[in-house]
Amino acid sequence: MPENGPVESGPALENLLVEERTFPPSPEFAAAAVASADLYEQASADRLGFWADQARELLDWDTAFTEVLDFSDAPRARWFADGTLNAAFNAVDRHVAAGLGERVAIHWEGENGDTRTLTYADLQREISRAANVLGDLGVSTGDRVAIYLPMIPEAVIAMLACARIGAPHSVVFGGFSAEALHSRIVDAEAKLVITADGGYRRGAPSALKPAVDEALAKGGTPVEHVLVVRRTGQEVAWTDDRDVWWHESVDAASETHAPVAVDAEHPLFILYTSGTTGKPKGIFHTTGGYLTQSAYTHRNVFDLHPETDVYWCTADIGWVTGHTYVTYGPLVNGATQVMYEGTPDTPHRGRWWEIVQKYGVTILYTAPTAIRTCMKWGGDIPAQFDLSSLRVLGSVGEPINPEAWMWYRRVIGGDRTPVVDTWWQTETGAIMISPLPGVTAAKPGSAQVPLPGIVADVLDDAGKSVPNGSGGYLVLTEPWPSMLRGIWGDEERFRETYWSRFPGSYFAGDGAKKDADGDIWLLGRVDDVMNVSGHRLSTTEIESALVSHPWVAEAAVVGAQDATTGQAVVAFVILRAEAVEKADEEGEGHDVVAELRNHVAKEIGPIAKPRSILVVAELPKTRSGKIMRRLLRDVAEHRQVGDVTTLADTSVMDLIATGLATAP
Ligand code: 6R9
Repeated sequence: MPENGPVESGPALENLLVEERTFPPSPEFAAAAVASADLYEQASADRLGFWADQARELLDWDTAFTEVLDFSDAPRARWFADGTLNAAFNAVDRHVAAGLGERVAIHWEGENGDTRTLTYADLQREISRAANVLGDLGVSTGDRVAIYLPMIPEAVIAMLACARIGAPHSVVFGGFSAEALHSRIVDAEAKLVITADGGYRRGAPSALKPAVDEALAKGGTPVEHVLVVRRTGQEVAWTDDRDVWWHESVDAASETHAPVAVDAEHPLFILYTSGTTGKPKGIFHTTGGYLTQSAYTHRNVFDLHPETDVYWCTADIGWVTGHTYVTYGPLVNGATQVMYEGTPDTPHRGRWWEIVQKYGVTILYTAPTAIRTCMKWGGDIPAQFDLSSLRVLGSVGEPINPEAWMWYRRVIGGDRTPVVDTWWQTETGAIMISPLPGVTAAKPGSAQVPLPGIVADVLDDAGKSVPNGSGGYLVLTEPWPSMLRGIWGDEERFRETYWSRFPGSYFAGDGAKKDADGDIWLLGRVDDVMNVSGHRLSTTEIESALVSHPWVAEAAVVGAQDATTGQAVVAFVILRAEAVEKADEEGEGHDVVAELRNHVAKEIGPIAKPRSILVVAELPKTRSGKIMRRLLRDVAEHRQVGDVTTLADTSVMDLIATGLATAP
């Protein structure tokens, strides 16, 4: 295991353990709540029967399933495997058929002030048209499609058009670089890329198409066509036989299209996420189980009343939260939702609250980093808007500190809304551990208990369940419907990463603690994965990017605590003196830090840019050559450096400390 086990405690952990505030649901909320305590009883009495009921109640099946779970080829699970269904039909068509065609599916708000309203009937037409175009462009069931779009309705339409024909989508976050896009297209062997000229961010159009052109110019991809949405109207380079405008093709296509019923285990999407090694993992999910748990959690965890609620999840579709809680969960449940293109402070720091007021948002789902940023900006900003429509608040992506939780509830939720802290991962597909509003007495900072139907535990190093009051590693001990079915093209890595640490259990990679009541507190990653503003970044991936620069001989990256972003990327680099001198002589100058930060942005994306880069003469290593990131983290967090006895050369840390002290 990595040297930084979760069991080490610090002041933050001590705070968590003395948390005594609880917020039981109000009787009025509980009386009208979707969830009830019965769910826990039903699920524990007959877990598989419980999931089968959810799958039948929440989804429409073309062929009814008779099998629930087949785990005989563990860890590869098959759920509802003899059933067939279509995800887009479940998300849209069946609502239209049920007479809900005029219900608003998406209130879209562009950053620049543009707005669009799409009803379920509108979505059905647009998705059908797009599905027809996919067919015309040679995409058929089973082919992969890469989606590289801003937060515009076409992002959801494109995902569902793929689902409609059974072509797994691979959404690549628009903030990722051409390099990152290229490697994901190659790994998934995508045939088509759907992109836009650009999108609005921070008050200006930000281009996307050039990154696609650059990625495809690198070669080695099976991409035949690029479908381009016109969003900003900015100039784009055009490759005649390859590029197709969305507005020319989709708008002209037939608005009828028959959805393809696929097996429940047919892949729905691939989504790349950072692992402990440099290469991102293509986590893939299948159709029936994923949709069942997406709909179930979206309904119960957010207390969704689809006739009256206005739901808003602020995540980008480039992340799993955008997949499950923007595209699939809400639409399968027939919800009305808000979708926003831009940043929270454009054109002013009250933009989100203005949107809540404008659409009467009732359920808000966001990340702790956003909450902490708003705290920093001050409570007087949200106070200028009417937020009284809000009735449920959710948090996801990283541990939420109790103080941020309290602020969220008090300032945004008017001291009346339940706050649900939801723990899950790209791999789990949907929420796993969370309070249920109307049922659970909430505790600031704790995700609390596994949802009905989910079985989790906290184990010690030896794989034994820890008693209340102790910490260890979070595991999931029973399969769940929306579990990942694998890593695309890498079965071995799938088994090794998740199933080898504690045989028979899924190892999540998170440290956790059970408090005196048995409630679970998540304590962050125990592997070399960082969490910056809720985005997973791999230390190794950033190290590789740094070392790919000619000036860098060696690099070590750590995630240091950061008051706003949770963790921040801090890099330690050893330079190649000759290369830097040469650049100097050639008059290129050498602002090493700026140069390397930009290099990382180019290789991976701006989110991976180190907050600080420290140039050092040596890195602390064990005798076996493993970099001791724990010590570097001490430096990055301005702490007394810990135990150095396992270092091959114990003077290295003095050298680093002296170097830093004398650095300009
Ligand atoms: C949904 C999502 C997963 C990692 C996960 C954990 C952290 C997510 C959390 C949380 C504490 C929560 N995480 N939710 N930690 N409390 N409520 O974020 O997926 O991008 O794959 O990240 O995020 O460390 O392992 P993903």
